[in-house]
Amino acid sequence: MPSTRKILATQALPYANGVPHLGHLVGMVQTDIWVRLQKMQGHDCLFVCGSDSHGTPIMIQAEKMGITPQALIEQIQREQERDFTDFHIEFDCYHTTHSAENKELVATLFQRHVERGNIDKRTIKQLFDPVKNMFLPDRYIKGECPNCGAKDQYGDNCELCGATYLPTDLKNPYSTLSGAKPIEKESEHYFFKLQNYEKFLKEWTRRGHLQEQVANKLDEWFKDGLKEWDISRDAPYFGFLIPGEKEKYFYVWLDAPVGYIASFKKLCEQRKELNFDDYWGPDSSAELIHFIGKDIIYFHALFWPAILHGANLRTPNEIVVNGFLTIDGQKMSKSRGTFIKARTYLNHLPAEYLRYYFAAKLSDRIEDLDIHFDDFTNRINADLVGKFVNIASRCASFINKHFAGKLAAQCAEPALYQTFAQAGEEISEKWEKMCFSQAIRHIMALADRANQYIDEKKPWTMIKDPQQQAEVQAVCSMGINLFRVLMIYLKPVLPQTAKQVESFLNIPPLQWQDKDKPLLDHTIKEFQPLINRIDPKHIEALKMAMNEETQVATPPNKETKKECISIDDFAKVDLRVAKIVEAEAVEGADKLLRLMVDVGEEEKRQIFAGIKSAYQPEELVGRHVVVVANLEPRKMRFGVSEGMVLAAGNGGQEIWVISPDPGAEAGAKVK
Ligand code: B3M
Ligand code: ZN
Repeated sequence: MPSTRKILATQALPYANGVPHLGHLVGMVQTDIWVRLQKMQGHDCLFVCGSDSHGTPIMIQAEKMGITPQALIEQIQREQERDFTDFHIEFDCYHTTHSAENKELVATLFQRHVERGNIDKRTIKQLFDPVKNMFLPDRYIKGECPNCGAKDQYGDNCELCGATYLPTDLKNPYSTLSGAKPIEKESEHYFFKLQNYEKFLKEWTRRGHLQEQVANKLDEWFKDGLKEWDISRDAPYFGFLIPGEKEKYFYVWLDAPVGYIASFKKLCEQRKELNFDDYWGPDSSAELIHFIGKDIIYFHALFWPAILHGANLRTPNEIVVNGFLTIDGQKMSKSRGTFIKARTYLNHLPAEYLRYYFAAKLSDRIEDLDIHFDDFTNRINADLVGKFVNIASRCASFINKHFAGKLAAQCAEPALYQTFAQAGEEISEKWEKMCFSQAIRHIMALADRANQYIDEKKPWTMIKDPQQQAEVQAVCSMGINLFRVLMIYLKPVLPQTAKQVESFLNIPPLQWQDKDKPLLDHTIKEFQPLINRIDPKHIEALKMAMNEETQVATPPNKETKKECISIDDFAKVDLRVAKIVEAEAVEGADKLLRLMVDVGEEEKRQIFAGIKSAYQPEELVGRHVVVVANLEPRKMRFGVSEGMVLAAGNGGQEIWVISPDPGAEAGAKVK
């Protein structure tokens, strides 16, 4: 057994302006599997995380909801903890960046950098919203691309032509918060001189702390030269005030990674045996490993090591980067109907299915991970149910029924058992190196081998022969033992199932080294079904819920810019009077009605409208309404929606379908 490692693992802190979605779960599950493996192998591994609770988006979101930022971040933190726990993510500490520990740490680190001459202070010009009375972060400024003229482009780059520029270069800029034209205003800011660490970082990023792809990406940034980093923000802002200032705050990205340390500090309070410096001091021998998403490499692989090193703290051993999540090949997005909240998933399917699916697809490369629902169903049904659980369910009934639950006293096939036990080395190595999909493939190949063994021995035939009873016990005990080894290998992925199996096998919690010794002459309990097949109905229900959430519930945004559109823009919308000829509720959808509408010229269209809360289907039949007739057809789970019925209101019972005066005929154009 290799000596015990001392490890601190972190996962990127989810931002507290919204509830967890499946995109958050990719990294969470990856980290959790890795940490559970270490713990099972007897290593001293801690997992800390927390809520990233500062910044403009949180301030704006709270304002929209009419609550304080504190109330918002507390609410979100609770939901994060609840959702992640239900996905069996096991933190040693889940804290928040809006904490006393973090405040103190940020101030200390900042002070150390001030003393080392790494902080610069000077006046800069920035865009300011004269209506909201605040400086505007780039993402709240839109305008026309200075390069191609495309409208509604963000302040830093154009989605159409790809040009990058400064927000001050935008033509006809406007604040997305108030619609007002921003003015330029001066303000004094604090800068961290990242360039002071160029030499250190160039070396550090090539010392094996990063995946090859990441190191290569950093080279591009080095080529452009490292720049000063603006670490301050003006009031109004939700964050920590900079010591000595009354209206200036630390930028959220300065205090966010410090949140890792704060979370650990909180843990030290709870577990007195932990020593802070053992983990964060400059001479720490503990391993520090950060798991992050690919969009935040810059902050973690450049700023963060520089901030730590310059403040006389240790730097990370490893930064593991994962890709984004896509759903059925599409980017996860509300407007595309491909957005899945963690809670919505849990309302329909067990957490472990997703953990297994992610494990089966994750690699050590920074690739996007796609949830394809047919593939998902197939993986769970074929692998977990058809291969893995099948081994136990085939063998357990014989042991329970004919041998009073007693496993044979000897291992029937020591060589086969050895093959399974020895595979643990390679599988462990694959988990350890983040090659999760390879680990799963190896485990499933072993599951095939175990099933093949049972197929060859045919205990169901032997049991009929009184001479062969002992052989049945031997074979089925062997099957159970092979299953147990596979359960050990899968335990980091399926902790819940592992608990049930431990209870069924009547054993203490499985550890990795338990693989080496089979269970002999041991009484097991009655077998209970472990993992159920996915019924396609559950997937349908999940998809329906996704569709409903994304299209009906998006509240009108009061603060979008009151911008004018040209008469030509308006003419593009084919608005027509239509007559509702059929209306019915959609089974399983709380908010939708399926309508058939006559749009004139003998054409009928099917439209799904989110108006069920305000109308009985019968009262709509025969009614004339106004529809957008040239809206791109939208494929939904229950069919294609070929238009949109115009309605006003806030949702619930307050929805009013827009109707023309009596006499209007279907097909009449609205102009
Ligand atoms: N909250 C970004 C994100 O949610 C950010 C990560 C912070 S890690 C210190 O993607
Ligand atoms: Zn452009």
